[in-house]
Amino acid sequence: MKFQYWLPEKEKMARCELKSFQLAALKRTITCALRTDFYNKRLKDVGINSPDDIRSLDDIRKIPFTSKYDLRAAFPYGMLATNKDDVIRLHASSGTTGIPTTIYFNRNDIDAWTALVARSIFATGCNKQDVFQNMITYGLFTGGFGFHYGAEAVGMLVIPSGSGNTSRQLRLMQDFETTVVHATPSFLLHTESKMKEEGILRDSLCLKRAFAGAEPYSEDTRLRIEELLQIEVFNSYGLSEMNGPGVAFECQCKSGMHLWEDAFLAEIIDPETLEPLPDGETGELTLTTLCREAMPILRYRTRDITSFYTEVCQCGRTHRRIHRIKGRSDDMLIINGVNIFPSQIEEVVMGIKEAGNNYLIIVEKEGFLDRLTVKTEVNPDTFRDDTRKLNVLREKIRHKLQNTITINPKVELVESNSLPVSEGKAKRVIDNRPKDV
Ligand code: DLL
Repeated sequence: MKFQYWLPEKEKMARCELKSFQLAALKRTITCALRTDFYNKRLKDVGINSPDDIRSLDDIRKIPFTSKYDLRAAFPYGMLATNKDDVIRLHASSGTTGIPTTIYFNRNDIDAWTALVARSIFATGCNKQDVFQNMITYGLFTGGFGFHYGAEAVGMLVIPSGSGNTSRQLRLMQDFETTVVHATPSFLLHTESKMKEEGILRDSLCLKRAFAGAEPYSEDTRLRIEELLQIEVFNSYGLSEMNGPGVAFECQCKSGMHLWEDAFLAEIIDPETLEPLPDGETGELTLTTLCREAMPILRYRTRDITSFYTEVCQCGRTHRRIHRIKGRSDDMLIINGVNIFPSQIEEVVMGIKEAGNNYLIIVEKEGFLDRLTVKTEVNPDTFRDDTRKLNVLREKIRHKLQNTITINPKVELVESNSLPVSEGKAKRVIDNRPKDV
C-alpha cells in the first residue's frame, strides 16, 4: 500500500464538506458497531437499530458515552466488530486494574492509523530526508509502533531505538546523524542533562525537531526543551483507545493541535453534567472513531480536559485545533508516560498480608524524570524489628508493584499508624511535581 502523507483535499476540506464526510463515516461506524455484542445492545436500548436512525451529526447525542470501564467489561472480545481472523494486531493501554483496555486493528485500521501519523509528521515539516529516532516504548504501548509505521510511510530513515538507555540514544544520534526524535517531554529534558554530564556538545548532533507527547507538559517546558536542545518541539496527542498517537498534532504554526476530524468526531462535554459545550469552552474531550472497522468506539470519554480554538489555523488546515491538555477529570496519574491509577497500587498493597492498612503514593521530579515512591505501613502482627524480613517484604511489594504498573517504584516501609489518616476522603496521592501546565 502506498501511504498518502499529504492530502490537502482532506486536510483543507471546507468545513461543510468535512461535516458531510463525518456524517457518512459516522453511519458506517454505526453499522460496524451494531455488529458488536456491546454496542448492539447499547444502541438498540436507545432506539438506534440501523445507521438510518442517525440523520445528522447532532444525533450523536442520542448515543450513550463509552468509558474505560466499558472496555474492560467487554474484555477480551466483546467489542470486536469483525471476525477475529481479520484482526492483525492488538495494543493495550496501561493504567487499568487487572484487565487491560485492549484495542484491536484489522489491516485497514493499521493503514488508516499509519496514514494519520504520517500526515501528522509531515505537517511539522519533516520529510523523507530526515533520520528519525523513535525513543519511546515499543510493545503493547502504542507510541513505538504508531510512530514507527507513520515515519516509514513518510519515507524517513527510522531508528527504532525504543525508550531508555540515554547514553546509547546519544551515541545513535551521533552515529546516524539523527534529525528528528520522538520521546516524552521528560525524557527529552533528561537527554539534555545526560549530554551535559557526558560532555556531548550540541554541535556534534544534527537534531532539528522533536515530537513530544504521551504525558502532559506546559508551554514553558516546550520552550525550555527548544532552548536547551536548539530544536523545534511539536506537541503530539493521542490515546490507545483512539489508536494511539496521531489523534491531534501540531503543524508548523505550533499553536494548538489539529484534531484529525475525518477520523474522529470530537465533542467537548461538561464532565459533571455530561452536556456538550459550545466551541471554545473548556471541558472533557469525547471522541468517536470514524474510520475504525475492527473496533469502533462511540463517544469515548477521554477524561482529558481541553478546549477548541475558535479561529482557523494560519496553515490553512480546516481541522479544528485543541489546546494543550490542561488536566484530567479522573485520578489517573501519568508517570514518565505510563498511565497509573492509584487503585492499582492499592490492590497490590492490600493483597499483601504483611502490609499494613495505610499507604501513601508520592510522585516527585528527580532531575527531569518522575519518581514514584510508595510508603506502606507494616502490619504490626507480622514483625517489627527484623531488618532482614523487612527487606524481603520491601522487595516483595516493589516487585509486585512493578509487575502491575510496569514502572519501578521506590518502596518505603513505615510503622503501623504512622501515615496521616484523614477524616474525610483518604488523601493517598501526593503529587509534588511542578504544576505549570
Ligand atoms: O500515550 C498515546 C501516545 C503515544 C500519545 C505517544 C502521544 C505520543 P495512552 O498510554 O493510552 O496513549 O495514554 C493516553 O495520555 O488520555 C492523555 O491523558 C495523555 N496524553 C497523551 N498525549 C498527551 C499530550 C498514549 N500531548 C493519555 N499532552 C491521554 C498531554 C497527553 N497528555
